[in-house]
Amino acid sequence: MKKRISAIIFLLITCLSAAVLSGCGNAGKTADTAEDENLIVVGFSQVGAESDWRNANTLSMTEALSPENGYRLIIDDAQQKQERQITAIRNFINQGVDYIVLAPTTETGWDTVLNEAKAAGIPVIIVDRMIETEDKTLFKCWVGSDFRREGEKAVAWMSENLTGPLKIVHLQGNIGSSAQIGRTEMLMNSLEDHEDWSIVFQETGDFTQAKGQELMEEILENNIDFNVIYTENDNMAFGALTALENAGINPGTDITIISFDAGRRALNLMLEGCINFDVECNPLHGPRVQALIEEMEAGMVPSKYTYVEEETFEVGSLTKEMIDARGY
Ligand code: GZL
Repeated sequence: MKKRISAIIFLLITCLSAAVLSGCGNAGKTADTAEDENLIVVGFSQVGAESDWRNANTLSMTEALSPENGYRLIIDDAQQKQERQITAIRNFINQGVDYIVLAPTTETGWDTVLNEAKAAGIPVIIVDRMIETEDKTLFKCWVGSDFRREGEKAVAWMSENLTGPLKIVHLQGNIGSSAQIGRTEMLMNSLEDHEDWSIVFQETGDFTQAKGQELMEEILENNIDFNVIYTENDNMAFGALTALENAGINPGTDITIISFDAGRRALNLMLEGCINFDVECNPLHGPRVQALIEEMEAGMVPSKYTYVEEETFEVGSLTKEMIDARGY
């Protein structure tokens, strides 16, 4: 009998514990599902992690589209390959996300996959660079920079501050990206107005520090004669600076350096006199994308195109306080 009673008691305790755990478990599961159900799920196809700019952009998106703010953000790093972005977008469609955010590697080649997102009824926001399409209904809105304006600022400074002849090394970003197209176009156009300006070297450094250093080492090894570097982002500038210093050349004095992005690392180098002019390209798009989503959630139609305000920085007028006050 005792055995029987203890067996019954054991059985009761086991059932009770199982009920509590599964209840907790269920409660936990229900809570997760409930919380999850209330979150706006955003699939973000990011170019990669090739530069300080890109990392600042990803951080900004992560901080804005956070669970505390009511979002579940799914980020895919495409490692600068468009085909990986197309796969990521298809995955987001299959997952039934509420919004797709695309930071496009290049401008062309998006119609097919964005038509699939449109057919699935998923709004698409384009961020940073632009896409080229005849069908503007393939995306709800775009927020980013005016890259031609950025290039215009750079060549205006060159025209006002440098006396010719200028023998220009041109380190380009990813070919076909809006940032490269705009910054390159303005430099090439400026040659028509300055007969004593010439491009002595032009190649893509893929916006990376490693490739920037590799190209500058190649230029030095081939004894190419130059006095200006026009580099389409800071990370390629960092690579070029390393190569110059390794060759005993003083960047910023022996060679004039014009860059883009104006991140904190570059501005500190400007304080040291190593970079002469830097055009801001603001990566802090997280709050801007969040605002666009909230407009759509409220049933409003967001502005189709939102350009961000950007400034320039010049050696000699930059202060530590200005750098400390910046967001990236
Ligand atoms: C510009 C952005 C560019 C940056 C680079 O908006 O697309 O890509 O200038 C980054 O630093 O890699």
